[in-house]
Amino acid sequence: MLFFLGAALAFQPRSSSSSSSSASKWWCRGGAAEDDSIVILETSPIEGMRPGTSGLRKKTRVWVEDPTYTLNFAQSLMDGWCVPKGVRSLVIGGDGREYSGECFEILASVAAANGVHRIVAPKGGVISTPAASALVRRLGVDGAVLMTASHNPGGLDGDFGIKFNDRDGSPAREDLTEAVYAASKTLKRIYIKRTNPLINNNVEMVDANDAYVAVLRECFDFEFLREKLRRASFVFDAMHGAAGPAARRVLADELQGDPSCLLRCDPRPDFGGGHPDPNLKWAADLASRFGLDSTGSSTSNFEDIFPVIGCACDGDGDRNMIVGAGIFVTPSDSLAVLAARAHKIRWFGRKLAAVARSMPTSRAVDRVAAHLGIPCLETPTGWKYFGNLMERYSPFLCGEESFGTGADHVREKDGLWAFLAWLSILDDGETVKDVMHSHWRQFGRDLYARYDFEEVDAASAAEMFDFLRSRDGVEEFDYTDPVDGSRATRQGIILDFPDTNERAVFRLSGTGSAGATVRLYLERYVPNPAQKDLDAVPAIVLADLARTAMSFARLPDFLGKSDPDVVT
Ligand code: VG1
Ligand code: CO
Repeated sequence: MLFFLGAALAFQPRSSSSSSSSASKWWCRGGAAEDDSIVILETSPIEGMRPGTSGLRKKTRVWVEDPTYTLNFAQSLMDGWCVPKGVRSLVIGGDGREYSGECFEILASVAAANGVHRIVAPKGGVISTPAASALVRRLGVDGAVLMTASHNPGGLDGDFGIKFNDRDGSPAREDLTEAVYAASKTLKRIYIKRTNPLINNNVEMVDANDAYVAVLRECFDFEFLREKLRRASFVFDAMHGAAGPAARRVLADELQGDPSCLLRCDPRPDFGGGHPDPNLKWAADLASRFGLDSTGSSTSNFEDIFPVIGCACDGDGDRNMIVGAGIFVTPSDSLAVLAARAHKIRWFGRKLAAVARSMPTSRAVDRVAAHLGIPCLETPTGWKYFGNLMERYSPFLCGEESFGTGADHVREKDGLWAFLAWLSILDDGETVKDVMHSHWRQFGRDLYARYDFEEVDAASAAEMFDFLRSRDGVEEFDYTDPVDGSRATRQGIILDFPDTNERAVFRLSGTGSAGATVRLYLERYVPNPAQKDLDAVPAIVLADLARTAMSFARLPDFLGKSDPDVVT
Protein backbone atom coordinates (compact mmCIF):
# COMPACT_ATOMS: atom_id res chain seq x y z
CA MET A 1 0.00 0.00 0.00
CA LEU A 2 1.54 3.26 -1.05
CA PHE A 3 -1.13 5.38 0.54
CA PHE A 4 -0.78 6.51 4.10
CA LEU A 5 -3.68 5.47 6.24
CA GLY A 6 -3.22 8.02 8.98
CA ALA A 7 -6.27 8.28 11.22
CA ALA A 8 -6.59 12.01 10.64
CA LEU A 9 -5.60 14.30 7.84
CA ALA A 10 -2.00 15.23 8.24
CA PHE A 11 -2.32 18.90 7.43
CA GLN A 12 -3.07 21.85 9.64
CA PRO A 13 -5.38 24.41 8.06
CA ARG A 14 -4.32 28.06 8.06
CA SER A 15 -7.55 28.85 9.83
CA SER A 16 -10.71 26.90 10.18
CA SER A 17 -14.23 27.22 11.38
CA SER A 18 -16.33 24.28 12.38
CA SER A 19 -19.33 23.27 10.33
CA SER A 20 -21.54 26.26 9.81
CA SER A 21 -24.86 26.88 8.18
CA SER A 22 -23.14 28.04 4.99
CA ALA A 23 -21.26 24.76 4.84
CA SER A 24 -24.46 22.80 5.10
CA LYS A 25 -26.15 24.90 2.46
CA TRP A 26 -23.24 24.58 0.12
CA TRP A 27 -23.06 20.89 0.75
CA CYS A 28 -26.71 20.58 -0.20
CA ARG A 29 -25.88 22.34 -3.48
CA GLY A 30 -23.50 19.45 -4.14
CA GLY A 31 -26.52 17.21 -3.89
CA ALA A 32 -25.86 15.26 -0.70
CA ALA A 33 -27.42 15.31 2.71
CA GLU A 34 -26.40 17.78 5.37
CA ASP A 35 -23.25 16.64 7.05
CA ASP A 36 -21.65 17.91 10.24
CA SER A 37 -18.21 16.65 9.33
CA ILE A 38 -17.73 19.31 6.66
CA VAL A 39 -15.22 21.94 7.65
CA ILE A 40 -14.65 25.22 5.87
CA LEU A 41 -11.12 26.50 5.65
CA GLU A 42 -10.56 30.10 4.72
CA THR A 43 -7.88 30.53 2.10
CA SER A 44 -6.58 32.97 -0.49
CA PRO A 45 -5.59 32.41 -4.11
CA ILE A 46 -2.14 31.05 -4.97
CA GLU A 47 -0.63 32.21 -8.25
CA GLY A 48 0.45 30.04 -11.12
CA MET A 49 -2.08 27.22 -10.97
CA ARG A 50 -2.76 27.14 -14.71
CA PRO A 51 -2.67 23.52 -15.94
CA GLY A 52 -0.24 23.06 -18.85
CA THR A 53 -0.19 20.59 -21.75
CA SER A 54 -1.21 17.83 -19.38
CA GLY A 55 -2.08 18.98 -15.86
CA LEU A 56 -0.49 21.15 -13.21
CA ARG A 57 3.15 20.17 -12.63
CA LYS A 58 5.36 21.70 -9.98
CA LYS A 59 8.42 20.72 -8.01
CA THR A 60 7.39 18.13 -5.40
CA ARG A 61 8.54 20.48 -2.67
CA VAL A 62 6.03 23.11 -3.74
CA TRP A 63 3.25 20.64 -2.90
CA VAL A 64 4.86 19.09 0.12
CA GLU A 65 6.06 22.18 1.90
CA ASP A 66 2.74 24.02 1.91
CA PRO A 67 -0.26 21.67 2.23
CA THR A 68 -2.49 24.62 1.39
CA TYR A 69 -1.12 24.36 -2.13
CA THR A 70 -2.80 21.00 -2.71
CA LEU A 71 -5.92 22.03 -0.80
CA ASN A 72 -6.30 25.11 -2.97
CA PHE A 73 -5.88 23.20 -6.19
CA ALA A 74 -8.25 20.45 -5.02
CA GLN A 75 -10.95 23.03 -4.26
CA SER A 76 -10.28 24.79 -7.58
CA LEU A 77 -10.98 21.47 -9.32
CA MET A 78 -14.28 21.38 -7.48
CA ASP A 79 -15.27 25.00 -8.16
CA GLY A 80 -14.14 25.05 -11.79
CA TRP A 81 -15.16 21.56 -12.76
CA CYS A 82 -16.87 19.11 -10.37
CA VAL A 83 -19.58 21.34 -8.92
CA PRO A 84 -20.64 23.15 -12.12
CA LYS A 85 -20.50 19.95 -14.19
CA GLY A 86 -22.30 17.83 -11.60
CA VAL A 87 -19.42 15.41 -11.07
CA ARG A 88 -20.60 12.88 -8.46
CA SER A 89 -18.20 10.01 -9.04
CA LEU A 90 -14.45 10.01 -9.57
CA VAL A 91 -11.52 7.69 -10.05
CA ILE A 92 -8.59 9.00 -8.01
CA GLY A 93 -5.19 7.40 -8.57
CA GLY A 94 -1.84 8.02 -10.16
CA ASP A 95 1.59 6.73 -10.95
CA GLY A 96 2.45 6.28 -7.26
CA ARG A 97 5.13 8.95 -7.14
CA GLU A 98 6.31 10.60 -3.92
CA TYR A 99 3.56 12.55 -2.12
CA SER A 100 0.74 10.53 -3.76
CA GLY A 101 -0.51 9.13 -0.45
CA GLU A 102 -0.89 12.46 1.30
CA CYS A 103 -2.30 14.05 -1.82
CA PHE A 104 -4.88 11.29 -2.17
CA GLU A 105 -6.22 11.99 1.29
CA ILE A 106 -6.58 15.67 0.52
CA LEU A 107 -8.22 15.10 -2.87
CA ALA A 108 -10.63 12.52 -1.49
CA SER A 109 -11.56 14.65 1.52
CA VAL A 110 -12.18 17.74 -0.56
CA ALA A 111 -14.09 15.81 -3.23
CA ALA A 112 -16.26 14.11 -0.60
CA ALA A 113 -17.17 17.51 0.85
CA ASN A 114 -18.13 18.86 -2.57
CA GLY A 115 -20.74 16.35 -3.57
CA VAL A 116 -18.58 13.56 -4.98
CA HIS A 117 -20.18 10.60 -3.26
CA ARG A 118 -18.44 7.83 -5.13
CA ILE A 119 -14.66 7.66 -5.10
CA VAL A 120 -12.95 4.76 -6.83
CA ALA A 121 -9.26 4.12 -6.18
CA PRO A 122 -6.91 1.45 -7.52
CA LYS A 123 -5.75 -1.06 -4.94
CA GLY A 124 -2.19 -0.17 -4.02
CA GLY A 125 -2.70 3.33 -5.33
CA VAL A 126 -0.97 2.88 -8.69
CA ILE A 127 -2.76 3.10 -12.01
CA SER A 128 -1.36 4.04 -15.39
CA THR A 129 -2.94 6.91 -17.30
CA PRO A 130 -4.40 4.67 -20.06
CA ALA A 131 -5.70 2.20 -17.45
CA ALA A 132 -7.41 5.08 -15.64
CA SER A 133 -9.02 6.17 -18.90
CA ALA A 134 -10.25 2.61 -19.44
CA LEU A 135 -11.58 2.47 -15.87
CA VAL A 136 -13.53 5.72 -16.19
CA ARG A 137 -15.15 4.47 -19.37
CA ARG A 138 -15.86 0.97 -18.07
CA LEU A 139 -17.39 2.17 -14.78
CA GLY A 140 -19.23 5.10 -16.32
CA VAL A 141 -17.98 7.48 -13.62
CA ASP A 142 -17.85 11.22 -14.15
CA GLY A 143 -14.09 11.58 -14.43
CA ALA A 144 -10.68 10.97 -12.92
CA VAL A 145 -8.10 12.91 -10.97
CA LEU A 146 -4.63 11.57 -11.62
CA MET A 147 -1.60 12.27 -9.50
CA THR A 148 1.29 12.20 -11.93
CA ALA A 149 3.89 14.38 -13.56
CA SER A 150 4.21 11.74 -16.28
CA HIS A 151 7.75 11.47 -17.64
CA ASN A 152 9.13 14.09 -15.23
CA PRO A 153 11.32 12.63 -12.47
CA GLY A 154 9.77 11.98 -9.07
CA GLY A 155 10.91 12.03 -5.47
CA LEU A 156 11.22 15.00 -3.16
CA ASP A 157 13.65 16.70 -5.54
CA GLY A 158 11.61 15.83 -8.61
CA ASP A 159 8.17 16.83 -9.77
CA PHE A 160 4.62 16.14 -8.71
CA GLY A 161 1.49 16.93 -10.67
CA ILE A 162 -2.27 16.58 -10.89
CA LYS A 163 -4.26 16.20 -14.08
CA PHE A 164 -7.89 15.39 -14.56
CA ASN A 165 -9.98 13.54 -17.09
CA ASP A 166 -13.52 14.06 -18.26
CA ARG A 167 -16.36 11.52 -18.27
CA ASP A 168 -15.27 10.15 -21.66
CA GLY A 169 -11.87 9.31 -20.13
CA SER A 170 -10.19 12.07 -22.13
CA PRO A 171 -7.73 14.55 -20.61
CA ALA A 172 -9.66 17.68 -19.65
CA ARG A 173 -10.08 20.03 -22.58
CA GLU A 174 -9.02 23.63 -22.41
CA ASP A 175 -12.41 25.08 -21.38
CA LEU A 176 -12.29 22.93 -18.23
CA THR A 177 -8.64 23.53 -17.40
CA GLU A 178 -9.19 27.26 -17.85
CA ALA A 179 -12.26 27.17 -15.60
CA VAL A 180 -10.19 25.46 -12.91
CA TYR A 181 -7.47 28.07 -13.30
CA ALA A 182 -10.04 30.87 -13.06
CA ALA A 183 -11.43 29.29 -9.89
CA SER A 184 -7.93 29.16 -8.38
CA LYS A 185 -7.64 32.91 -8.83
CA THR A 186 -10.71 33.80 -6.79
CA LEU A 187 -10.62 31.01 -4.25
CA LYS A 188 -11.75 31.92 -0.75
CA ARG A 189 -12.93 28.73 0.91
CA ILE A 190 -11.99 25.10 0.93
CA TYR A 191 -14.58 22.50 1.93
CA ILE A 192 -13.25 19.31 3.40
CA LYS A 193 -14.73 16.28 4.97
CA ARG A 194 -12.65 16.04 8.06
CA THR A 195 -12.58 12.29 8.30
CA ASN A 196 -10.39 9.84 6.55
CA PRO A 197 -12.39 8.59 3.59
CA LEU A 198 -10.37 5.42 3.33
CA ILE A 199 -11.08 4.46 6.90
CA ASN A 200 -14.72 5.39 6.58
CA ASN A 201 -15.08 2.98 3.70
CA ASN A 202 -16.19 5.75 1.40
CA VAL A 203 -13.59 4.72 -1.11
CA GLU A 204 -14.20 1.78 -3.41
CA MET A 205 -10.94 -0.06 -4.03
CA VAL A 206 -10.75 -1.79 -7.41
CA ASP A 207 -8.14 -3.68 -9.35
CA ALA A 208 -6.17 -1.11 -11.37
CA ASN A 209 -5.95 -3.20 -14.51
CA ASP A 210 -9.07 -5.38 -14.88
CA ALA A 211 -10.90 -2.88 -17.08
CA TYR A 212 -7.73 -2.02 -18.97
CA VAL A 213 -6.74 -5.59 -19.75
CA ALA A 214 -10.30 -6.27 -20.90
CA VAL A 215 -9.95 -3.41 -23.40
CA LEU A 216 -6.57 -4.67 -24.58
CA ARG A 217 -8.16 -8.05 -25.24
CA GLU A 218 -10.62 -6.33 -27.54
CA CYS A 219 -7.78 -4.58 -29.33
CA PHE A 220 -5.52 -7.56 -30.00
CA ASP A 221 -5.59 -11.24 -30.77
CA PHE A 222 -3.94 -12.58 -27.60
CA GLU A 223 -3.73 -16.09 -29.05
CA PHE A 224 -1.72 -14.77 -31.99
CA LEU A 225 0.50 -12.66 -29.71
CA ARG A 226 1.22 -15.65 -27.48
CA GLU A 227 2.53 -17.49 -30.52
CA LYS A 228 4.49 -14.40 -31.54
CA LEU A 229 6.23 -14.20 -28.17
CA ARG A 230 7.19 -17.85 -28.44
CA ARG A 231 9.31 -16.97 -31.45
CA ALA A 232 10.32 -13.33 -31.06
CA SER A 233 12.49 -12.26 -28.14
CA PHE A 234 11.63 -8.96 -26.48
CA VAL A 235 12.49 -6.60 -23.63
CA PHE A 236 9.95 -4.37 -21.93
CA ASP A 237 11.14 -1.64 -19.56
CA ALA A 238 8.50 0.05 -17.38
CA MET A 239 11.11 2.37 -15.81
CA HIS A 240 9.57 1.70 -12.36
CA GLY A 241 6.45 3.47 -13.55
CA ALA A 242 2.77 2.61 -13.58
CA ALA A 243 2.85 0.42 -16.71
CA GLY A 244 4.77 -2.32 -14.88
CA PRO A 245 1.96 -4.29 -13.22
CA ALA A 246 -0.16 -4.35 -16.39
CA ALA A 247 2.87 -5.35 -18.47
CA ARG A 248 3.56 -8.25 -16.12
CA ARG A 249 -0.01 -9.36 -16.27
CA VAL A 250 -0.34 -9.14 -20.03
CA LEU A 251 3.13 -10.06 -21.26
CA ALA A 252 4.08 -12.67 -18.66
CA ASP A 253 0.79 -14.12 -17.36
CA GLU A 254 -1.51 -13.88 -20.36
CA LEU A 255 0.94 -14.08 -23.25
CA GLN A 256 3.42 -16.34 -21.44
CA GLY A 257 6.41 -14.21 -22.39
CA ASP A 258 9.65 -14.76 -20.49
CA PRO A 259 9.34 -12.82 -17.18
CA SER A 260 13.07 -12.11 -17.22
CA CYS A 261 12.41 -9.87 -20.25
CA LEU A 262 10.41 -7.48 -18.08
CA LEU A 263 12.59 -4.76 -16.60
CA ARG A 264 11.75 -2.35 -13.80
CA CYS A 265 8.11 -3.42 -13.67
CA ASP A 266 7.75 -2.68 -9.95
CA PRO A 267 6.45 0.90 -9.51
CA ARG A 268 8.50 3.01 -7.10
CA PRO A 269 7.75 6.45 -5.62
CA ASP A 270 11.05 7.82 -6.95
CA PHE A 271 11.22 5.64 -10.09
CA GLY A 272 14.37 4.09 -8.64
CA GLY A 273 16.07 7.48 -8.82
CA GLY A 274 15.76 7.48 -12.61
CA HIS A 275 14.10 9.83 -15.03
CA PRO A 276 11.06 7.86 -16.28
CA ASP A 277 11.20 9.29 -19.78
CA PRO A 278 11.45 6.70 -22.54
CA ASN A 279 13.97 8.15 -24.96
CA LEU A 280 17.54 7.35 -25.96
CA LYS A 281 18.97 9.46 -23.16
CA TRP A 282 16.90 8.27 -20.22
CA ALA A 283 16.21 4.73 -21.40
CA ALA A 284 19.85 4.23 -22.35
CA ASP A 285 19.97 0.80 -20.66
CA LEU A 286 17.28 -0.54 -22.90
CA ALA A 287 18.86 1.09 -25.96
CA SER A 288 22.23 -0.50 -25.21
CA ARG A 289 20.61 -3.93 -25.05
CA PHE A 290 19.78 -3.34 -28.73
CA GLY A 291 23.23 -2.06 -29.64
CA LEU A 292 22.26 1.62 -29.75
CA ASP A 293 24.04 4.66 -28.41
CA SER A 294 22.41 7.91 -27.29
CA THR A 295 22.17 9.26 -30.86
CA GLY A 296 20.39 6.14 -32.05
CA SER A 297 23.47 4.92 -33.95
CA SER A 298 24.12 1.21 -34.07
CA THR A 299 27.25 0.27 -32.14
CA SER A 300 27.52 -3.37 -33.18
CA ASN A 301 28.13 -5.42 -36.28
CA PHE A 302 26.40 -8.40 -34.74
CA GLU A 303 22.80 -7.30 -34.61
CA ASP A 304 21.41 -10.81 -34.58
CA ILE A 305 22.59 -11.27 -30.99
CA PHE A 306 20.04 -8.72 -29.79
CA PRO A 307 16.38 -9.33 -28.98
CA VAL A 308 13.89 -8.62 -31.77
CA ILE A 309 11.98 -5.75 -30.21
CA GLY A 310 12.12 -3.53 -27.14
CA CYS A 311 9.83 -1.01 -25.56
CA ALA A 312 10.11 1.44 -22.67
CA CYS A 313 7.26 3.39 -21.06
CA ASP A 314 7.18 6.55 -18.97
CA GLY A 315 6.17 7.14 -15.34
CA ASP A 316 2.43 7.08 -15.96
CA GLY A 317 2.60 4.45 -18.71
CA ASP A 318 1.22 6.48 -21.59
CA ARG A 319 4.43 6.99 -23.58
CA ASN A 320 6.40 4.37 -25.48
CA MET A 321 9.76 4.08 -27.20
CA ILE A 322 10.21 1.28 -29.72
CA VAL A 323 13.63 -0.09 -30.56
CA GLY A 324 14.86 -3.07 -32.53
CA ALA A 325 18.27 -4.61 -33.05
CA GLY A 326 20.46 -1.70 -34.17
CA ILE A 327 17.54 0.62 -34.81
CA PHE A 328 15.59 3.28 -32.94
CA VAL A 329 12.10 3.96 -34.31
CA THR A 330 11.13 7.61 -34.08
CA PRO A 331 7.61 8.01 -32.69
CA SER A 332 6.58 9.74 -35.91
CA ASP A 333 7.69 6.72 -37.92
CA SER A 334 6.08 4.35 -35.46
CA LEU A 335 2.74 6.04 -36.09
CA ALA A 336 3.20 5.81 -39.86
CA VAL A 337 4.12 2.13 -39.75
CA LEU A 338 1.15 1.24 -37.54
CA ALA A 339 -1.11 3.11 -39.96
CA ALA A 340 0.34 1.28 -42.96
CA ARG A 341 -0.12 -2.10 -41.26
CA ALA A 342 -3.33 -1.29 -39.37
CA HIS A 343 -5.10 -4.26 -40.99
CA LYS A 344 -2.96 -6.54 -38.80
CA ILE A 345 -4.41 -5.03 -35.62
CA ARG A 346 -7.75 -6.43 -34.53
CA TRP A 347 -9.06 -3.12 -33.16
CA PHE A 348 -8.85 -1.48 -36.56
CA GLY A 349 -10.92 -4.15 -38.29
CA ARG A 350 -10.73 -3.86 -42.03
CA LYS A 351 -10.03 -0.16 -42.32
CA LEU A 352 -9.03 2.85 -40.27
CA ALA A 353 -11.55 5.69 -40.40
CA ALA A 354 -8.87 8.36 -39.96
CA VAL A 355 -5.46 9.10 -38.48
CA ALA A 356 -4.17 12.18 -36.70
CA ARG A 357 -0.92 13.61 -35.45
CA SER A 358 0.14 16.66 -33.48
CA MET A 359 1.47 19.46 -35.67
CA PRO A 360 5.19 19.04 -34.80
CA THR A 361 5.03 15.28 -35.51
CA SER A 362 6.62 14.40 -38.86
CA ARG A 363 4.45 14.06 -41.92
CA ALA A 364 5.29 10.37 -42.42
CA VAL A 365 1.76 9.32 -41.45
CA ASP A 366 0.24 11.80 -43.91
CA ARG A 367 1.79 9.88 -46.78
CA VAL A 368 0.32 6.62 -45.52
CA ALA A 369 -3.12 8.22 -45.07
CA ALA A 370 -3.00 9.54 -48.64
CA HIS A 371 -2.10 6.05 -49.85
CA LEU A 372 -4.98 4.51 -47.88
CA GLY A 373 -7.39 7.25 -48.95
CA ILE A 374 -8.35 8.22 -45.39
CA PRO A 375 -8.32 11.62 -43.64
CA CYS A 376 -5.22 12.73 -41.76
CA LEU A 377 -5.88 15.42 -39.17
CA GLU A 378 -3.38 17.78 -37.61
CA THR A 379 -3.87 19.00 -34.02
CA PRO A 380 -1.92 21.09 -31.52
CA THR A 381 0.39 19.27 -29.11
CA GLY A 382 -1.43 17.47 -26.29
CA TRP A 383 -3.58 14.34 -26.29
CA LYS A 384 -6.70 16.28 -25.24
CA TYR A 385 -7.08 17.49 -28.84
CA PHE A 386 -7.60 13.96 -30.16
CA GLY A 387 -10.62 13.18 -27.96
CA ASN A 388 -13.22 14.99 -30.06
CA LEU A 389 -11.86 13.50 -33.27
CA MET A 390 -12.28 10.01 -31.81
CA GLU A 391 -15.99 10.68 -31.37
CA ARG A 392 -16.24 11.43 -35.06
CA TYR A 393 -13.89 8.81 -36.52
CA SER A 394 -13.68 5.22 -35.38
CA PRO A 395 -11.49 3.20 -35.58
CA PHE A 396 -8.92 5.89 -35.13
CA LEU A 397 -5.13 5.92 -34.76
CA CYS A 398 -3.11 8.90 -33.59
CA GLY A 399 0.24 9.91 -32.22
CA GLU A 400 2.72 12.55 -31.22
CA GLU A 401 6.44 12.89 -31.80
CA SER A 402 6.85 12.90 -28.02
CA PHE A 403 6.59 9.11 -27.76
CA GLY A 404 2.80 9.05 -27.69
CA THR A 405 0.83 6.51 -29.71
CA GLY A 406 -2.72 5.31 -29.27
CA ALA A 407 -6.18 4.65 -30.60
CA ASP A 408 -9.81 5.18 -29.69
CA HIS A 409 -9.89 2.12 -27.37
CA VAL A 410 -9.32 4.63 -24.53
CA ARG A 411 -8.92 8.42 -24.60
CA GLU A 412 -5.24 8.59 -23.59
CA LYS A 413 -2.05 7.58 -25.29
CA ASP A 414 -1.08 4.09 -24.32
CA GLY A 415 2.46 2.71 -23.98
CA LEU A 416 1.62 -0.97 -23.54
CA TRP A 417 -0.94 -0.78 -26.34
CA ALA A 418 1.78 0.54 -28.66
CA PHE A 419 4.04 -2.38 -27.82
CA LEU A 420 1.27 -4.93 -28.45
CA ALA A 421 0.48 -3.13 -31.71
CA TRP A 422 4.09 -3.49 -32.79
CA LEU A 423 4.10 -7.19 -31.89
CA SER A 424 0.97 -7.55 -33.99
CA ILE A 425 2.41 -5.94 -37.11
CA LEU A 426 5.78 -7.73 -37.11
CA ASP A 427 5.77 -10.59 -39.58
CA ASP A 428 7.42 -13.84 -38.61
CA GLY A 429 11.18 -13.65 -38.94
CA GLU A 430 11.01 -9.93 -39.68
CA THR A 431 13.20 -7.53 -37.70
CA VAL A 432 12.28 -3.98 -36.73
CA LYS A 433 14.95 -2.81 -39.16
CA ASP A 434 13.29 -4.81 -41.97
CA VAL A 435 9.97 -3.16 -41.15
CA MET A 436 11.43 0.33 -41.25
CA HIS A 437 13.49 -0.18 -44.40
CA SER A 438 10.60 -1.61 -46.36
CA HIS A 439 8.34 1.20 -45.11
CA TRP A 440 10.83 3.86 -46.17
CA ARG A 441 11.36 2.25 -49.56
CA GLN A 442 7.63 2.41 -50.18
CA PHE A 443 6.79 5.81 -48.71
CA GLY A 444 10.10 7.67 -48.52
CA ARG A 445 11.80 8.56 -45.26
CA ASP A 446 11.06 11.49 -42.94
CA LEU A 447 14.26 12.07 -41.00
CA TYR A 448 13.26 13.54 -37.67
CA ALA A 449 14.82 14.85 -34.46
CA ARG A 450 13.93 17.17 -31.60
CA TYR A 451 16.16 19.52 -29.60
CA ASP A 452 15.08 20.59 -26.11
CA PHE A 453 16.48 23.65 -24.34
CA GLU A 454 15.38 23.16 -20.77
CA GLU A 455 14.79 25.48 -17.84
CA VAL A 456 15.67 28.63 -19.74
CA ASP A 457 14.52 32.06 -18.61
CA ALA A 458 10.80 32.35 -19.41
CA ALA A 459 10.92 36.06 -20.32
CA SER A 460 13.85 35.57 -22.71
CA ALA A 461 12.08 32.64 -24.33
CA ALA A 462 8.97 34.80 -24.81
CA GLU A 463 11.13 37.49 -26.41
CA MET A 464 12.59 34.95 -28.80
CA PHE A 465 9.10 33.90 -29.88
CA ASP A 466 8.12 37.54 -30.41
CA PHE A 467 11.24 38.00 -32.49
CA LEU A 468 10.38 34.91 -34.56
CA ARG A 469 6.85 36.21 -35.14
CA SER A 470 8.31 39.45 -36.45
CA ARG A 471 10.35 37.66 -39.11
CA ASP A 472 9.20 37.12 -42.68
CA GLY A 473 8.38 33.70 -44.00
CA VAL A 474 7.24 32.08 -40.78
CA GLU A 475 3.83 30.63 -40.04
CA GLU A 476 2.20 30.31 -36.62
CA PHE A 477 -0.04 27.30 -36.04
CA ASP A 478 -3.60 28.05 -34.93
CA TYR A 479 -6.25 25.36 -34.61
CA THR A 480 -10.01 25.19 -34.81
CA ASP A 481 -11.50 21.93 -33.53
CA PRO A 482 -13.63 20.53 -36.39
CA VAL A 483 -16.10 19.01 -33.92
CA ASP A 484 -16.85 21.72 -31.36
CA GLY A 485 -15.31 24.75 -33.06
CA SER A 486 -13.05 25.57 -30.08
CA ARG A 487 -9.85 27.44 -30.92
CA ALA A 488 -6.26 27.07 -29.81
CA THR A 489 -3.82 29.76 -30.94
CA ARG A 490 -0.03 30.23 -30.91
CA GLN A 491 0.68 26.51 -31.00
CA GLY A 492 4.11 26.66 -32.65
CA ILE A 493 6.09 28.61 -35.22
CA ILE A 494 6.88 26.84 -38.46
CA LEU A 495 9.85 27.50 -40.75
CA ASP A 496 9.46 25.80 -44.09
CA PHE A 497 12.38 25.09 -46.44
CA PRO A 498 10.63 23.73 -49.55
CA ASP A 499 13.81 23.53 -51.65
CA THR A 500 15.33 20.95 -49.36
CA ASN A 501 12.08 19.31 -48.17
CA GLU A 502 12.91 20.49 -44.68
CA ARG A 503 10.87 21.97 -41.87
CA ALA A 504 11.73 23.33 -38.44
CA VAL A 505 9.21 24.14 -35.72
CA PHE A 506 9.72 26.14 -32.54
CA ARG A 507 7.37 25.61 -29.63
CA LEU A 508 7.24 26.32 -25.92
CA SER A 509 6.69 23.29 -23.72
CA GLY A 510 3.70 23.21 -21.41
CA THR A 511 4.87 20.45 -19.06
CA GLY A 512 7.93 21.92 -17.35
CA SER A 513 7.85 22.65 -13.64
CA ALA A 514 10.30 25.56 -13.57
CA GLY A 515 11.36 28.25 -16.08
CA ALA A 516 10.59 27.57 -19.73
CA THR A 517 11.55 24.77 -22.10
CA VAL A 518 11.95 25.56 -25.79
CA ARG A 519 11.55 22.74 -28.25
CA LEU A 520 12.97 22.75 -31.76
CA TYR A 521 11.51 20.06 -34.02
CA LEU A 522 13.48 19.14 -37.16
CA GLU A 523 12.57 17.10 -40.19
CA ARG A 524 13.66 16.37 -43.74
CA TYR A 525 11.75 14.29 -46.25
CA VAL A 526 13.75 11.99 -48.52
CA PRO A 527 11.38 10.71 -51.24
CA ASN A 528 13.48 7.90 -52.74
CA PRO A 529 15.97 6.90 -50.09
CA ALA A 530 19.24 5.29 -51.16
CA GLN A 531 20.96 2.86 -48.82
CA LYS A 532 22.86 5.71 -47.16
CA ASP A 533 19.53 7.44 -46.43
CA LEU A 534 18.14 4.26 -44.93
CA ASP A 535 21.18 4.01 -42.68
CA ALA A 536 21.29 7.71 -41.77
CA VAL A 537 20.98 8.67 -38.11
CA PRO A 538 18.53 11.61 -37.98
CA ALA A 539 20.07 13.34 -34.96
CA ILE A 540 23.34 13.51 -36.91
CA VAL A 541 22.16 14.42 -40.40
CA LEU A 542 19.77 17.12 -39.17
CA ALA A 543 22.46 19.03 -37.27
CA ASP A 544 22.85 21.54 -40.13
CA LEU A 545 19.15 22.28 -40.22
CA ALA A 546 19.23 22.75 -36.46
CA ARG A 547 22.03 25.30 -36.78
CA THR A 548 20.17 27.19 -39.50
CA ALA A 549 16.97 27.32 -37.45
CA MET A 550 18.80 28.33 -34.28
CA SER A 551 20.57 31.18 -35.97
CA PHE A 552 17.35 32.29 -37.72
CA ALA A 553 15.75 32.59 -34.25
CA ARG A 554 18.94 34.07 -32.73
CA LEU A 555 18.43 31.35 -30.13
CA PRO A 556 21.88 31.48 -28.52
CA ASP A 557 21.50 35.24 -27.96
CA PHE A 558 18.07 34.94 -26.40
CA LEU A 559 18.52 31.78 -24.39
CA GLY A 560 22.21 31.96 -23.58
CA LYS A 561 22.71 28.37 -24.78
CA SER A 562 23.89 27.03 -28.08
CA ASP A 563 23.55 23.34 -27.32
CA PRO A 564 20.35 21.49 -26.52
CA ASP A 565 19.98 19.69 -23.20
CA VAL A 566 18.33 16.69 -24.78
CA VAL A 567 18.16 15.45 -28.36
CA THR A 568 15.51 12.86 -29.16
C1 VG1 B 1 4.85 17.17 -23.90
C2 VG1 B 1 4.79 16.63 -25.29
C3 VG1 B 1 3.33 16.44 -25.68
C4 VG1 B 1 2.63 15.53 -24.67
C5 VG1 B 1 2.78 16.10 -23.29
C6 VG1 B 1 2.22 15.21 -22.21
O1 VG1 B 1 4.24 18.43 -23.86
O2 VG1 B 1 5.45 17.47 -26.21
O3 VG1 B 1 3.29 15.90 -26.97
O4 VG1 B 1 1.27 15.40 -24.98
O5 VG1 B 1 4.16 16.30 -23.00
O6 VG1 B 1 2.83 13.96 -22.22
P1 VG1 B 1 5.09 19.77 -23.92
O7 VG1 B 1 4.07 20.85 -23.81
O8 VG1 B 1 6.07 19.71 -22.80
O9 VG1 B 1 5.79 19.75 -25.23
V1 VG1 B 1 2.93 13.10 -20.79
O10 VG1 B 1 3.36 11.55 -21.14
O11 VG1 B 1 4.16 14.03 -20.04
O12 VG1 B 1 1.47 13.33 -20.04
CO1 CO C 1 3.11 10.28 -19.55
